Order: sequence, then C-alpha cells, then structure tokens
Amino acid sequence: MAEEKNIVVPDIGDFEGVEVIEIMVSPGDTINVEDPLVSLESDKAAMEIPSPLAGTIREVKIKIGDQVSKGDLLATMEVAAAESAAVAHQEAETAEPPEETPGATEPEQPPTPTPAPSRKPAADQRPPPVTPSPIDEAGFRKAHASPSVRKFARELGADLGQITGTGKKGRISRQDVTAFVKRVMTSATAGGGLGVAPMPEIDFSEFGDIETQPLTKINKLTGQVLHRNWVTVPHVTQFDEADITELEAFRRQLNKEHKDEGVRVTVLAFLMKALVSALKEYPRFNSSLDPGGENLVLKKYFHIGVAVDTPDGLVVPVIRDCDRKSLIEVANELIAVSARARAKKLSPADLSGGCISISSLGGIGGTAFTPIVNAPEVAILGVSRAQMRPVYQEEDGEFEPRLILPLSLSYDHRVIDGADGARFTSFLSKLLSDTRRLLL
Ligand code: CAO
Repeated sequence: MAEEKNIVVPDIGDFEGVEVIEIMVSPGDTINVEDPLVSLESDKAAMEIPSPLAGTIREVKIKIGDQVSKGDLLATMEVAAAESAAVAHQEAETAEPPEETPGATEPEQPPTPTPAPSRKPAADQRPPPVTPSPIDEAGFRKAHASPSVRKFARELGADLGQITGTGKKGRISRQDVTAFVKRVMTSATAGGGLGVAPMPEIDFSEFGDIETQPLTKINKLTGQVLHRNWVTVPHVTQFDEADITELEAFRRQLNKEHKDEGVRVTVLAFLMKALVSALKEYPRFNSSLDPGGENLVLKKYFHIGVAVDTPDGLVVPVIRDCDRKSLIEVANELIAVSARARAKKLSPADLSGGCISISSLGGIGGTAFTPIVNAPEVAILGVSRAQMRPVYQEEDGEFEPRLILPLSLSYDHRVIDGADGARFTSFLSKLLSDTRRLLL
C-alpha cells in the first residue's frame, strides 16, 4: 500500500531563508533515495537537497525564488508502505526521531550519509574517449552536482549526465567537468571525434634518420575535406572496363587533324562528354543530399570537376556546362584549367559548383583504385591506364588485341543503389566503346 510522505528541508546548518534556485523534480517523477530534489543557494554556499525516500513525487510545494529554512515543506511523495517502514526503522536506529508537524503526515529527513561505492575509474583504466553530443536535459537534471558545478558545466556545454563523479556518493566536481571536457577535446582532435583510440605519438627518430617536411596549405585543406568525406559518406566502388580501341584511333586522328591549331584531345575529354550523357540518363548521379538529409537536390546543369595533380597537392577545378561545349572545347578548357591549377592561379569560382568529379590516373599508371567522393557530390569516376589486352570475340571465335580502359566509380550509397552503380558504369562503358553513340 502507498503512503503519502512530506519531504522537508533537512538540517542545513546555520542557514535561514535560503533561496531555491533549481527544482529537479516534477509531479509524477519516480525518484530514488539520494536523487537530487532541489538546489538552494545562499550568499555563502550552494547545496543540493537529496531525496530521503524512493517513491513518486505527488506535489512540489516550492517554486524557484522561494526562501526556505530547515523543516519547510518541499514536496509530498507517494512511497510504498514497506519502504517507508524500512526507512523509519533505519532512522530509529541511526538518528533522533523527527519532530512532528501538527496536521501533516510525518516529515522525512535525508538518510545519514553513507559512503557510496567509489565510481572513480581504476588508476590503470583510462576512461574511454567521448564524443561531443548535445546535453540530455533529463540526465543533466538528475546528475549529482552542486549548482555552481552545474553552471560551470552549462557554460562549457558539458552534459553532466555523461560525467562520472569522483566525489562522495558520485558527486560531480568542477575537476570532473574539466577532465570530461578535456577528454572530449582530445578525442575530437586525435581520434577524429569518432570515439576511436587516439593515434599514438611516436618519435620515429628512435628507429633511424628522419626529415620533417611541413604540409602545404593545399595538403592540409584537401586532407580535411578528404577525411570528412571518407568518414561521413558511405562509399561503394564499382569497377568496370571500356573497350576504347576505336575511341583511341579516333582521338589520334582528331589530334593529327587539329595539330596546327595546337589542339590536344586526351581520353579525359571523351570521358567528360560521356559522363554528361550518363548523368542525363541517371539523374540521381547529378544530385546532392541537402544538409538535413531529407531531400535530394537534382541539378539541371552539367559542371564536371577534374582532379589535378599539382606540385603543392591535389586540387579539383570545375569545367562548367560540359553539355553545351564541344569535345574540342572541353579538351582546350581542360588544358587551360590544369595549367592554371599548376600555376596556383585558380579562383574560388574555378573550384565550386561541380556535379560529379573525375580522377584520372591514366597518364601515370595503375589498374584500379577507390577514389573518395567529392561531397556534396554523390559520385566520382576514377580512371586508370588503358592497356592493350587479348579480348575474345564471340562473332569470329578469336582473340583480338583491344585497348581496355579501367573505370572505378565510387558513389554515396545513401543516394545510389548498387544496381544503379553497375548500370551507370555499363552505360559509360557502352558509350566509350562505340564512338558513334558518344557523338549522339
Ligand atoms: N590510359 C592511357 N593513356 C592515358 C590515359 C588513360 N586512361 N589518360 C591519359 N592518358 C595519356 C594521355 O592521352 C596523354 O597521352 P598523349 O600525350 O599521347 O596524348 C598522356 O597520358 C598524358 O595525359 P595527361 O595526364 O597530360 O592529360 P589528361 O587529360 O589525361 O589528364 C590531368 C589531365 C590534369 C587530369 C592530369 O594531368 C592529372 O593531373 N592527373 C592526376 C589526377 C590525380 O592526381 N588524381 C588522383 C586524385 S586522388 O583521388
């Protein structure tokens, strides 16, 4: 059977008329013994009043700003009769019986403090890295900490509910808050805020001669963007091949014909034109997720980013409106923009507005790789070096030497399904294998 109990202000020393600055409970809350009920603050000290009983709060009898003294009624609580009797029995053994208040049920005093099992982490156990997260108000309210520590935690945005107090009965001190914030900061910088173990600091000179070179500004910026994209975009890479034997013959012919005009068309220019057709066929590849992750923004323009290797690092200038430019115009612009990139003459406009990127390592070598999506784009096409290979021809039952171009398409799996990834590269492969289709 449940009984109603009055919870009153316990003996708080010589303090009279102390202000209520925080009320941590509301009617209907289920409370355990020692859960904080209210915070009081005088001009000399701040204190928290813990619950002497476990039960359900029926009514809160004070409000913020009230002045209270020992014996004033704070709240009424519904407690199980057995619990009430047990506490009464314990109190009879350990303390003076509480004074009776006429006309009220028996007031409850906080139990005699007993040392709680230490929640301090063992000396050899490092607390796990923590990830910054918004404050959980319910957990914050229930945490055992003084008002000044609460204020301090609020100022730093630290969630008391996540902090293990090292004080008596797990009380959270100012030092606990500081240690928590320090741990969050260390995890965020050394472990990337991912809750992973920080990278160990190693003095490599212990193992042999070393030389330390500073990273360039481009290295640092690119590194940050690549890291963000690597950890936030769920990547899948689809590998495929295209037979570019005829395309290559056509390319050489074209370059011969336009030699006097200084035109140089590389495989990349064909790839850019082929990408435009593939984007038109599969519009989800020409989209971006909005920051809230609720909508897909589909683009009606065709701007293609091209990764350019420069002495200072990787940059990705964008060639605009590739759908409206001829193959030769795209080829010329590619030469111009990569020259500007290597001369550090790119403007912010050159680097923005891309729909999809191409990373071509074909001029260097390799058979396949897994490029990182240049978010907020949702796909990137990696191109490796074309190789002459014997390919079985079903029509005449013979092997023929064919020039095969390896393609590696990485995409954001939140936006693109595996089946569409494979369809996209098959479509590209067909286009590149048949130059007539490419020109359509
Ligand atoms: N297979 C075979 N040959 C290829 C090829 C391929 N896939 N791609 C290019 N080539 C050839 C070109 O046709 C050219 O040959 P020719 O002199 O006979 O015309 C030669 O290799 C050199 O090409 P290039 O690299 O100068 O020109 P490009 O248009 O292919 O590439 C650019 C331009 C700016 C993309 C390139 O110079 C570059 O910087 N690539 C590196 C990109 C990079 O670092 N990516 C990694 C980023 S991390 O994801």
